[in-house]
Amino acid sequence: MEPFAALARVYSCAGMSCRRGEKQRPDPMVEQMNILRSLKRFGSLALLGAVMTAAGCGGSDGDGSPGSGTLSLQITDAAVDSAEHVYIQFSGLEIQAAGGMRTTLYYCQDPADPTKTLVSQTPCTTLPAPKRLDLLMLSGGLAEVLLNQFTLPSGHYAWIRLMVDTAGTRDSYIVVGGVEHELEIPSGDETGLKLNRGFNVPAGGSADFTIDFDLRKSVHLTGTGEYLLRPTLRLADNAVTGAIAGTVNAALVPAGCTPAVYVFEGGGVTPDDIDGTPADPVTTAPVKLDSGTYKYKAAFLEAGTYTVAYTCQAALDDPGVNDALAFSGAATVPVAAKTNTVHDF
Ligand SMILES: [Ca+2]
Ligand SMILES: [Ca+2]
Repeated sequence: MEPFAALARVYSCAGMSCRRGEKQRPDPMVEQMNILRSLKRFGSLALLGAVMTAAGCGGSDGDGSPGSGTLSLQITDAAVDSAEHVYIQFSGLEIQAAGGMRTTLYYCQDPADPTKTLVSQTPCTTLPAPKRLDLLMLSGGLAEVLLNQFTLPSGHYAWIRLMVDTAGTRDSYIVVGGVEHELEIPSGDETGLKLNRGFNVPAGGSADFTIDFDLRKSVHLTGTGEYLLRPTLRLADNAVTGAIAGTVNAALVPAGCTPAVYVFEGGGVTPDDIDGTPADPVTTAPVKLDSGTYKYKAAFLEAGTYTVAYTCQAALDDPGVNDALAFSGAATVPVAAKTNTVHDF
């Protein structure tokens, strides 16, 4: 699994200053387009950012808040079956405090070392350095750092928005059968990808979350052959997450099967497809052949009780349509924090 080996380096370097050695730097024309697009995109946000900075909103003191803590974010995904690559290009983040303060962060080139990326609270004065990630490389418990121990005023936060580049060519795109297709976000790229779950940054402490970007739920192919990104993002608190993992009997994986394990919140759930109506899985895990054994891992699940079920028909599940998928082996499985629960099919 060579791509995974490359990703492993992410964990050993210093967060936001990491250099993704396996990525090629874009050519100058692409860079130019990125700059123009970012200027256009962030024109209004830049003003907002400047106002908030002037008001001391981005700082850890001087605004009457009791203190500060840090926020760390990483991103993982549940795989989509038909694609070889799903590239999403992130240009920054917005973090909305419940009290009304908003922090806008931009990925920019480090002026001291253009091969490095830093997180800026103002629009980039150097070239933008968006993070383009192949989310298909991030399944089975792997994740990539989006934000590493970033200091924020402590308190309650209402939402996070991931700013995604889709306006350009080959910024966010999907590769299916060797053919590249642009990914579009139907609601407009100004909206980005919003995580509406609230969270706390404790005073003097840290908040550490994983964003599960479920591609099986998120990538829609329209009748006109356009690929749309309607992301279903899940925010999991790493302090209380565990995983369910196990093997699948080869007899359950006949020719033509697209095997996956669907994971539902709660015990005794009757398994159902992804269609936006209950029950919908909280996440799905692909089943992969590893040294002659079929294995799966559903990671970053918050402690609690889940129902797992196996299907051979994952490729048939259109997230916008009610599909009659056949499931087998539905079982209730408890998940404890920092624990890997084994469940075999
Ligand atoms: Ca459903
Ligand atoms: Ca469906």
